[in-house]
Amino acid sequence: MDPLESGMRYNPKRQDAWESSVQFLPASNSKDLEKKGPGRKVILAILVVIFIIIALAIGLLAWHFSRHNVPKVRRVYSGSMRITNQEFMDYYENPESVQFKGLAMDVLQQLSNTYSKTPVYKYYKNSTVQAFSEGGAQSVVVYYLSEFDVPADKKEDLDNAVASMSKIVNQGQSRRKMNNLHFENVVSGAVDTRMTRSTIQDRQRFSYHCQDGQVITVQSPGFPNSPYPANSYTEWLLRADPNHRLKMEFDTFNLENHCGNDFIRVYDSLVAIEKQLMAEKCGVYHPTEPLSFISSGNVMLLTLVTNGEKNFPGFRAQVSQIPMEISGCGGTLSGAKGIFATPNFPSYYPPLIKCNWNIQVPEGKYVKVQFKKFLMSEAGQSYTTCLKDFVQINTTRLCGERSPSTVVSVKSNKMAVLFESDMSYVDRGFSAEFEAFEPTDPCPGTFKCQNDMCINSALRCDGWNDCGDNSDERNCVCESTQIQCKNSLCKPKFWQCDGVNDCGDNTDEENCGVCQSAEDFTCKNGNCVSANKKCDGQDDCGDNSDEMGCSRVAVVPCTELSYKCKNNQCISKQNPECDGVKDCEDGSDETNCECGTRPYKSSRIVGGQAALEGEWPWQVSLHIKGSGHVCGASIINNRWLVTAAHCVQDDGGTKYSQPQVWEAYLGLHVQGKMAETTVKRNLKQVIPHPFYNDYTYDNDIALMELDSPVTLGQNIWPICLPAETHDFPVGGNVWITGWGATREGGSGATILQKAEVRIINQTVCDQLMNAQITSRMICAGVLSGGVDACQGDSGGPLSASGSQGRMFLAGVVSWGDGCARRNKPGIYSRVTKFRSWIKEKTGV
Ligand SMILES: *[C@@H]1O[C@H](CO)[C@@H](O)[C@H](O)[C@H]1NC(C)=O
Ligand SMILES: *[C@@H]1O[C@H](CO)[C@@H](O)[C@H](O)[C@H]1NC(C)=O
Ligand SMILES: *[C@@H]1O[C@H](CO)[C@@H](O)[C@H](O)[C@H]1NC(C)=O
Ligand SMILES: [Ca+2]
Ligand SMILES: [Ca+2]
Repeated sequence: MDPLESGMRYNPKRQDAWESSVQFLPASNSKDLEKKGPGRKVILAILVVIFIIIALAIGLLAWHFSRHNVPKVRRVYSGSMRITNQEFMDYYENPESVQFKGLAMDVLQQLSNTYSKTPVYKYYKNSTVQAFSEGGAQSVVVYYLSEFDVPADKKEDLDNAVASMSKIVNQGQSRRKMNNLHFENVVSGAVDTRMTRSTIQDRQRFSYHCQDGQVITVQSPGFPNSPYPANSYTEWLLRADPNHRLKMEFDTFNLENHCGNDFIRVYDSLVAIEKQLMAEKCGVYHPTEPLSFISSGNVMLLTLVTNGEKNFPGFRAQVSQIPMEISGCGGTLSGAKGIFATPNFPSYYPPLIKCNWNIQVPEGKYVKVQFKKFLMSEAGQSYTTCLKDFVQINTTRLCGERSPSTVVSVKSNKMAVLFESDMSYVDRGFSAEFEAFEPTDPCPGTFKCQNDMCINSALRCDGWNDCGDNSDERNCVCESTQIQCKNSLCKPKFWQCDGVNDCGDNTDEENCGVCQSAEDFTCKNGNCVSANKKCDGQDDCGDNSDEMGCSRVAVVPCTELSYKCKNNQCISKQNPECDGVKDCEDGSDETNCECGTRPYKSSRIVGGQAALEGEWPWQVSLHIKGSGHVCGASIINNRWLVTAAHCVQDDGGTKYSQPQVWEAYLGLHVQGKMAETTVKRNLKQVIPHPFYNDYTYDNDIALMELDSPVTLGQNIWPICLPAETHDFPVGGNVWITGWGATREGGSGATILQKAEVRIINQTVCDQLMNAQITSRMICAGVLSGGVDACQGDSGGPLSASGSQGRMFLAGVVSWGDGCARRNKPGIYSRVTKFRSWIKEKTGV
């Protein structure tokens, strides 16, 4: 039925209803009114009119007021467009030339005309031409900035109007005059507001044109002698010859870790256009982690924006021009096996690139491709449709970040692999291996995953998804050390009741002593209280756990769980130490916080098990003079180390308990290779815990004092000691590091190794370890790594990340293998239990 028609028919009925009610009400009053005569009526009418006038006036005033009170904001837009009826000349590169100024004036005139055809013209202030560049085929590209002053509530209208500039320009041109410039390929949008901050005082611009064989160095102002300036905006306009690309390679990169404050941006343009932003970077890049960018054409823009605080050393990069034809982009690959990668891998691929690889393996075989690294993430990408940057094999599209077990195969001896990037955001891309396989026996001697990957047969049914598609974990008969999940998977028992759903169907998290009713809160001590008692300011659990971690930080009665400030007040916040917020009245939770930070975050590309140099600056290698590395330790200040007591027990001929047999290497990365920053120290004293039990490994902790203090710095830095009440939650991820030495067996690796492990539920661990776990121990199981990845050293750290990435010493590698073995938990001394003992002996 026609909705309009039905509406029309309904309308009179509604009006009827209205009229009857309007008539009915006055009718009941009218008798009263009539008795008091018509004079009353007139007065009432006048009053109503006056009221209406006042109301209108107030409304008008309010409206007027609000119009004038909507604050205006400065908004800057950037754009680029191709002028197709102009030819590029060298003098257009020089903003001081008469020709530059002349063409710029024409562009600005026409731009202003274009804006004048839009309703947002009233907010328009001015524009400038930033640069011109070669547009190919007798044309010039112009880069410009436009400024508007717009009421804050009209900002979006303006953004939309500017975003659709290309339409307006095109409409304008259909009626263009002969001598007008003809614009094409208009790209425009708002400039990131951080780049137009009003606090910016220091503006600098550099322009370079690379010649063949020339390398231009660009660096942050003051580099390397002083930190970059505060509140600054610096831009580098970079050009290459026509038919060339620019390549920018950073050799040093050290900015503040928070991109909201200091950051660089790389654009595939000469003006800061968001749609052509290649990347934004901040923080620190390790020298071994390549950081380089390639443009799609012969221009590139680098910007550095800084805020008022925390100025870092900055960056240095080399810029050169490379041919447009880029190596490694597609081609024919033949043979039984081979590798290929995106251009510039492991650094960033260029925008707007398309590479086709045609793989052909011997007749009669099939092809599979395994992506060893796959990093193709970007803002605005849908990881199901992959419409931005992607890899395509036949009809399968891949994008985003993928595990190294991504395998694609075809039932043919030919395969076509396509890689495409769009105009914005680039990533590191992929490296892949192709391999021919026998259709009848794809994985000789190994296990064949459903996705055609081949894995070591020992990895089948061990609870880890090694295939990537879980096919090695299907149809398994679970062992006694495993949980039988309802979905038929087997998982190691030590993942039971740790709050992480390992089975996928939650079997491993059922019957974990959680309170029966969903409305109940489970206290740390196992009691159940009604959930609405949580954070009500009352200790309902008996151990205060219902009042911990509430958004409001309160002073609470001291219990085992609550943090005690120096003034002996206890507060309800969990782990308040060194989290950057002053929670204690006396501020004591934020004192002695020169610890636990590190210059390098773990990198996505390095991954694996080898640590980066400087990634674990508290790691110590303890050597027995003359026989090398035996144990690990952790730096807790410039004089004191923490290690395991079992490392310092005399053993026949060797007097491990004596300080003079030891030497400590701080800032060491590779065994046997002293770096510039490595420091060797003898020991003054060794203090094993007095209650260390050689039989049960209870209280397995010891302290070592260096014979002289060390200078702390980037590569030698203490880890934070947790407060006695610090909570390292079950199921949380932590790290072990070392060269793989147990005191019984020699060292395994020469380069410092790392492994991610997860804290195991204490009750579960005790059951698995035949009741040998005391409250002074903490268990963790390996999360990543091979079958027998040996990463921990006896005495080495179990490092846990607190808020803001600051690391706390959760444990000391004790027994059950520091080596991260997949099927065995590692046992660590629980450092929180020894906090006061450490304080007493060392003052730390
Ligand atoms: C607009 O004019 C102001 C002052 O004259 C100037 O500082 C600003 O840079 C101009 N903005 C643009 C986008 O050209
Ligand atoms: C692509 O798919 C077709 C069928 O759609 C198949 O015949 C062919 O072998 C596949 N080729 C490649 C290279 O993936
Ligand atoms: C550990 O597991 C037990 C059951 O085995 C459970 O009662 C307890 O709540 C778990 N602890 C934690 C912290 O999850
Ligand atoms: Ca992209
Ligand atoms: Ca497995």
